[in-house]
Amino acid sequence: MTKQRVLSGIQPSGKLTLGNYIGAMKNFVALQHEHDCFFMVVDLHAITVQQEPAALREQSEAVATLYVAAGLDPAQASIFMQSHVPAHAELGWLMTTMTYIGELERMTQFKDKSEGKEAVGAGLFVYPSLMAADILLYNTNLVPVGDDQKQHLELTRDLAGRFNHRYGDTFVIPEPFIPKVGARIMSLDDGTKKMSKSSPNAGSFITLLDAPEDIRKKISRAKTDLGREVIFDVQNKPEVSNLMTIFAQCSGQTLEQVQSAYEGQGYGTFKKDLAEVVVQALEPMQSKYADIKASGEITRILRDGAERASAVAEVTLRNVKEAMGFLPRCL
Ligand code: AQP
Repeated sequence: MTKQRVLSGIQPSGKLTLGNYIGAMKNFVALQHEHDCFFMVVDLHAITVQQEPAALREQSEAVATLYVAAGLDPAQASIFMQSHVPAHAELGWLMTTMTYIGELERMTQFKDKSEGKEAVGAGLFVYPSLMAADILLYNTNLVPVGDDQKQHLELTRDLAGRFNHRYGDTFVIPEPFIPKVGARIMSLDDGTKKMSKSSPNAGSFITLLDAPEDIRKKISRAKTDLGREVIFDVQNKPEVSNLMTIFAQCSGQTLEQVQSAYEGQGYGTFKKDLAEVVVQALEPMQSKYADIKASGEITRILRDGAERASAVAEVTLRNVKEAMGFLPRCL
């Protein structure tokens, strides 16, 4: 099998959640040995919503450290900060000029994030064009993401096709890589809403660094549906179905196995066991996180990653600018 180029990223807009792990990071780790992988911390995306500088620094380092703690090997995959490779911002602008306002207005994430807000930054509106640039810079074939990013991926594909049609074949058209189970982990307080790291209610998500007692508390308080049977039925039992998905993903069991194990038992036993399954799944990641943090090696990992990423990104950017008719810079 020929190696495919894989790229994805996570915003340091809060503490990473189980949703980020199950929907995206788990696949990053699974893909790294077979493919040529680039994983970024997308700090330029995080500032589409106002961030406190000290928190942004801390969260950025935490996301990069969690990549490694979750099992990414910096010798296999290039791990880097988006802002350390200036080609992202530059191609981001070029792709913004290729994007129609109507396309951006249709993005459901923009509608969700801007809903009810008086002042909405223009960056939040044009962020899908920057995301397209991130992906297209690396001639990416596969983009492992959760279900919520599917629409942005479709826009990326449209923009790449439009560019190739207008200026000649330049970009590879990427494909989304979305997990069959766990592509959309729901909030613990509302089974119809996505679990999000920036939710104002900390009880609605489990972070990858939550202490065991907090995980137990959050799961015991998680909303459950009417009735008492542990049955996977997204339409009628969205809350329990979500908890079952988390159980399956953290234990390595199928949904059928989880359902039959809890046949005839109530929510109480199931939730108690779920808390232990999550605590155990996160324990190795948390202890590795502490080791990496203490070693200080993340600075070197990010520097090496940015060098490898820049080498690829700069070639693409040069080709794009030439195709669009920019005068080359003569030194
Ligand atoms: N609840 C989720 N279930 C499955 N996958 C998810 N992802 C996010 N939430 C879930 C996936 O995680 C990756 C990184 O997401 P992101 O940080 O770039 O932005 P996001 O999708 O907007 O994630 P959040 O946690 O909801 O962040 P905020 O609150 O800042 O907006 C993506 O692949 C995403 O699909």
